[in-house]
Formats: sequence, structure tokens, C-alpha cells
Amino acid sequence: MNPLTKLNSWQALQTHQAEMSGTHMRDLFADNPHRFHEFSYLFNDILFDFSKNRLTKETIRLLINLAEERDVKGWTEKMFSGETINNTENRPVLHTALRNRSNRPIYVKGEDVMPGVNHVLERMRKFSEAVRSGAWKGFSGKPITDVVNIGIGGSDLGPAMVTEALLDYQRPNIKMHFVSNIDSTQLFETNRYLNPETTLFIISSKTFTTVETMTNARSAREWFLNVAKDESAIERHFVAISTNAEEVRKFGIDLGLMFEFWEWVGGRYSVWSAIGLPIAIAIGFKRFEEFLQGAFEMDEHFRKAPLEINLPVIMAMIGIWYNNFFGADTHAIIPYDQYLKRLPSYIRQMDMESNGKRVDRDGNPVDYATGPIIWGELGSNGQHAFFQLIHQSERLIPADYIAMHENKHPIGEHHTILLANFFAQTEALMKGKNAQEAAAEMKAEGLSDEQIAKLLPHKIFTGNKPSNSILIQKLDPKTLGSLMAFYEHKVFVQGLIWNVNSFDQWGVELGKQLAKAIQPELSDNQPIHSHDSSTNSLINYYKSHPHSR
Ligand code: G6Q
Repeated sequence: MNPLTKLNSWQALQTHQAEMSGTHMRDLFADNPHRFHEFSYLFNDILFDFSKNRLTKETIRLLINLAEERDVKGWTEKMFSGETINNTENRPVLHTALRNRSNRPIYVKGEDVMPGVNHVLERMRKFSEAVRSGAWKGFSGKPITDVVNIGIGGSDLGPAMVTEALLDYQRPNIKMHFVSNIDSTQLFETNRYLNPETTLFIISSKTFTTVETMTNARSAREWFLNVAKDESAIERHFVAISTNAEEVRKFGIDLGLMFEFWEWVGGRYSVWSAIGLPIAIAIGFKRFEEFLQGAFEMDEHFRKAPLEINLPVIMAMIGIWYNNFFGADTHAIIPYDQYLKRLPSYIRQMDMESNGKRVDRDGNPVDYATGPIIWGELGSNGQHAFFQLIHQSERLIPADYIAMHENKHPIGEHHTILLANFFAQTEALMKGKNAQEAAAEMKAEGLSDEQIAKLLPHKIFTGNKPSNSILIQKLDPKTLGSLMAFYEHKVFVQGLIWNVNSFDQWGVELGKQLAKAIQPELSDNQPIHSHDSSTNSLINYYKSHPHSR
């Protein structure tokens, strides 16, 4: 593959950036009354407005040329058809098969994966219905009232985010809890008010060897057995979700209570697999299928729509424009919806673990920026915290602003005020406030010329700050599925442009190894000398002070 920065389309974009760098979006809007219509698309109930970006039709044309030169269409087909595109782990990447509602066959090593996918879905249906209806009883004959998912990273963030986002679809008789942290406080605080007789633990781990998850799982089992007393009760209270039957069996969970998934499902893309079981229990299997359907419809759009009207492609290429041609290091996700509180951290993992790479697919160091730092917060809270920097610092912070037409729990004028803020922020970021406007405003407030002169520099907003607005009819399982798939494919396309493998995570694997070396050194109070002076001194200081085990 040609080095990225040598491509004609890349160089054309560099030239174009130099022309565009002096352009203000105010002028782009003033010059073109159709700008919104030309730079926004509707996908089902999702309106994607990208008109408040520093781009023109020419920019989009050049960005699409780059996507074509990188063969985005060809790679997309490779992913959907099960080719081994995760080259460092020698695996296909088939989270899309998990939501392939058309059931078209998808072959891995000559075998159609769909019967297996459907079989697990059917088991999830039966199990979730049994738990929800109360037919599934705990060891003392009582129905389940609390479900605790024990998992971390990809085996936690997806189900935790979706379960919270769809809280309104849940019944009060079963509460969902998520334990991920090895810090025992989380397990303690979760179990504190739970009754082992009515608690179901779902141990979610692709590998079933992750130290945080396995430690939490063992402690949960101990907590449970303290009351149940009898190991045979475990089968009413512990189920596993994993690819590793051997480890599940060793842990003591019957394989009949293991929900399987496959190595071609990456952790951060696994919410659509059995890892989604907590979601099915929380909202019901029918709703879970709607969630899959939403993702499937976005998949179909992504596969079939021409690049220039393809939402994930457009969003990805706008990100490339800022990341690689304007030097923007970060990208913010700002939901104006309380239920989407955890969406920024979910997308943060999906994006940063996928594209936070310094070498290309063939192992060559790259000479361009790859994945940006993803961060974010709920909209109206963020306004009173960090928006200052977005508005008035010199940094360029592209961001996605997400809001719903309908609020699930309207009270008085809350939603109108929320949405007024949503609209106002992106407008203000785009337009800014020039010296003339700021001075006139202060004059109208009755400030003296002297006061105005003093305050003026502080009151100016340069504007020209980019945003995407995503306006959705209402937050339901289907739309949420579409929204999540929208981001997944954006991340995929950006990885293709940067020619990185978006589906491995060697940085995470390192973390899994490192602590193992130090753990035994903490087992007594003898000073250690095996590390650098900082690490030795920190460990020895810790050991010489009272500490927990
Ligand atoms: C995701 C990562 C990582 C992984 C966790 C949990 O893509 O690989 O976040 O999901 O480390 O791994 P297990 O599911 O194997 O416990």
C-alpha cells in the first residue's frame, strides 16, 4: 500500500487546507443559504448535521477521494464477508454477523457462522425470559431480583452503557449492577444491600483469565457461599459468558450455563454477542432484538450507500480532516441526554483502543497522527465546567453534540431549556462573537468606554469551532443500536485511512502481564530492589506503612 502522506488525495487535501485555513464558517453560512441541506443527512430517525464544520463541497470531494484511494469499499466488504482483516491476531472481524438480521450466510474457514449465532441468541432468549418472568429461581426458591455483571473493558462498558441508556425500558423488579474494578470497594458496595438468595452473577470474560474479573468472580462466589453454604446452589446463581469453555469449567460453572461467543468478536465490539445478556435480561429479548436491528440497519447503510452520502464515512473523514490537517488532538462526545451519561466512555474505549496505534498494519512506524483522544461529558453539565476552553482557548476541539426530540420524563420546561442549550452552543461555537458585537453588547449594558476597552479582549469569541449535531427522535433500543454502529464504522474507516489494525489491542495485553510480576513482591514486608529507584522506593514506602491486603 502506498504511504498515506504520498497519496495524491492526501497532498490535495494539504493544499486545500492551506486555502481553507483562513475561511470562517460564518462566511460559509452567509454565502450559502442551502448549507444545512447540502451538509446534513437523515438516517431513519437520526439527523446528522455536519454543516457547522470548516469544509466546503470541495473538501468533501477531496476527503472522499482519499477514502476511495484507501479502498474503503473494498475493506468494508472484506470485513462483512469474514476475511481475516485482524492480521496480527489472524482473525476475521465479525461483530456485524451478530446482528445480521438478514441471516445471509457468513463463512469463516468454510463454515457458516449464522447457525451458531442464532443458537446462542435462542439460548439468551430462553434464559432472559426465565429470569424476567421469575421462572428461574434462586436456591431457596425465590425469583431473581438483582443481576450483577462481573466483567471489565469490553465485557463491561457496552452492557453497562446500554443498560443505563435504556433504563426506562426496565421493570423495577430486577435491578442491574456492574462490577468491573479490582478495587474491592466496588464489589463490596454492590453486594452490600443484595440478598444472595435472589442475586444472579453473570461472569463475562472472553478469555476467562482476566485477573480483575476472575478475582471479583471468586470473591462473589465466596460471598454467595457464605450464605448458601452448598456448592450445588452455584448453578442457580452463576452463569458465564465466554469463548473459553475450559476455564469456565475450571471455575465451577456448568457448561450448560455458559453462553458462548467467538474469537472473531473483539472485546470492545462484543455488546452484540452473549456479552449483551444483561441487556436482554434488563429490557427483554424482543427489545434486545430491536437493538440488534438498529445496528443491522446502520450496517446495511454503511455497506451499500455510496461513500459521499455514507454517514459513518462522512463522520470519519471529517475526523481525519481535523486530526491530520488541522492538528486537532482530541474529539469530544457531548450527549444532551441524561440516559447517555456513559456513552462518552463507551466510545472512548471503542475508538482509542482501536486506533491508538503507532505502527501500520505491516508494523511500520507511521509519520502521521492516528486515533485522537476521545473524551466527553453530558452537555449541560459540561457547559458549566469545561466549555470555556472549547469556546475561548486556541485549541481546536471538534465535537459531536447529541440530543433527542423527545424526553422520556418531561417536567415543566426542562426539555425546552435543555435543547435551547444544545442549539445555542453549536451556534455560538460556529459564529463566535466579534469585537464589534461584544462592544455593542457592553454598551447596551451601560458600560463606560473605558470599561469596554478593558474587557473587550476577554469578551471576544473567535468562533469557527467545529461541531457535528446528531438529533434523534427518541432514545429507544433500535436507535441506540444504530447510533453505536454509526460510531463503530466511523472508527473502522479512520483505521483504514491510517492503515492501522483497529482490531488488536497489544497495549491492553501489556497491562494484563505487568501487575503479575509485582504482585508476589507485595506479599511480605521485605524491601525489594528489582526495579528502578522510583518503583522500588514507592513499593518499599507502601510496604513500610500499614496497608490492606
Ligand atoms: C477490548 C479489550 C479489553 C477486554 C478486557 C476484558 O477490546 O480487549 O477491554 O475486553 O480486557 O477481557 P476479557 O473479556 O477477556 O475478560
